[in-house]
Amino acid sequence: MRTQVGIIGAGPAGLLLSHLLHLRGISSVVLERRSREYVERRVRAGVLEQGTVDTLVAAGVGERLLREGLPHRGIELRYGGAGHRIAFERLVPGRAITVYGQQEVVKDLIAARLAAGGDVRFEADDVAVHDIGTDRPYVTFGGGERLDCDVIAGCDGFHGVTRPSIPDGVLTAYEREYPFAWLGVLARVEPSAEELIYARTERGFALHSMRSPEVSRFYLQVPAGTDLADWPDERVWAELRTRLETVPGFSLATGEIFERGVTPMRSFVAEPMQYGRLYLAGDAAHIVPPTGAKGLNLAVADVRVLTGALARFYADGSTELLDGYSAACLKRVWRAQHFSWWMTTLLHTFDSDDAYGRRLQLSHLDYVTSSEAAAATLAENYVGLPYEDGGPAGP
Ligand code: RFL
Ligand code: PHB
Repeated sequence: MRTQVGIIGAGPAGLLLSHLLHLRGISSVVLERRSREYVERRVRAGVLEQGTVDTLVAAGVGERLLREGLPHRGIELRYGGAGHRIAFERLVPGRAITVYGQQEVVKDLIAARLAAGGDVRFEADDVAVHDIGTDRPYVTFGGGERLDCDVIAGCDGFHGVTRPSIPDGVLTAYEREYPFAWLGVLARVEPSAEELIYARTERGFALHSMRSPEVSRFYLQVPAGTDLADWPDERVWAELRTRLETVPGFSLATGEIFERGVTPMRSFVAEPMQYGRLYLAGDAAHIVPPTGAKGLNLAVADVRVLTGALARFYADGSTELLDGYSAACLKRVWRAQHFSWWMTTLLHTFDSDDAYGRRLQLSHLDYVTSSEAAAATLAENYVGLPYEDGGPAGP
């Protein structure tokens, strides 16, 4: 089998790359380890930056997103017995976020790829990449199948096979682990507020989010290594109440919990994001703690850069943009790393003995919620900084 770009992983990065390449007349095959059902059901992100929405709409896959996505023009920071709104419409006029589940983005992209005759192979076992240091790389998978290509895109997430295929000594890894995780649940209940609430309490962080007018999404800071079995529904609701019902007049509506999971928190960047003819995109190259809601959005930004570089390569044979791929992505990656680390340290409980650290946290929260300049810094990072190239290229 032969294609121009071999893509490993059918998450948002791999699927969007395949779709954007198709719009530029470049062929690809996507190889995914899991089943279509599994990938479409995997519950993760919910917050799309303005640029992500614009990119999906310009690529012709934003129809349902525009219909069902929930545009939000602010978030609340809740601490010390009061709520403080970060008002995007005033701080970053014309920019907002849209709440729309990542698995809905994935479903829309899969449908678009299949409708256009795209080649997406689910349940592809034992994917391995070969000769990536040469200009004739290839991929093997399944019981002896082989895919020859010009370029391989490693879109296989943090635990994938492509990044570890790069020879030792090429990549430098930068990372930070946090002593806590997020327990996330989906519940069949109307959201208790119109906007997202990021709550800092002495018992830990809590987040009120949503997926639709009927489905709410919640997260609780829990110790790293927490076992879900220790968190029956009643305990989840009691803890959410304690951490969210801290302002007068707010009461949390409860309902049936139908999905739950624990997500470890980590910051990680591998540099450079390329080796030979292998280009890493999305979580395969970098991950952020979810507090800044940046992971999926960064994956989209990487894929935009990679699409432009591949389009140039196939137009005139120049590798100039491909050679600069990593450098072009890393600027945004590091900005998002900082923002995600900053939001995480601002809102989570760390060492309970660290009274000095707690005072710093509260002082900084007071600053962010009282200074227009500080609030604008949070707002412009949260809705997403503009792309280097100015905006989404149309199809
Ligand atoms: P993905 O989504 O992990 O997809 C990688 C795909 O590769 C497949 N794969 C393989 N395929 C073939 N062979 C192999 N050997 C393979 N190994 C792996 C996997 O099965 C999978 O299908 O990476 P991608 O595409 O880079 O997308 C990244 C995003 O998924 C991730 O950054 C976000 O989910 C992070 N994130 C959030 N991002 C946001 O922008 N906004 C948010 O609000 C947000 N909230 C979150 C989040 C992530 C969370 N979790 C569970 C990690 C909230 C949570 C709880
Ligand atoms: C979500 O709705 O899943 C969500 C929202 C905001 C975040 C992370 C996740 O920061």
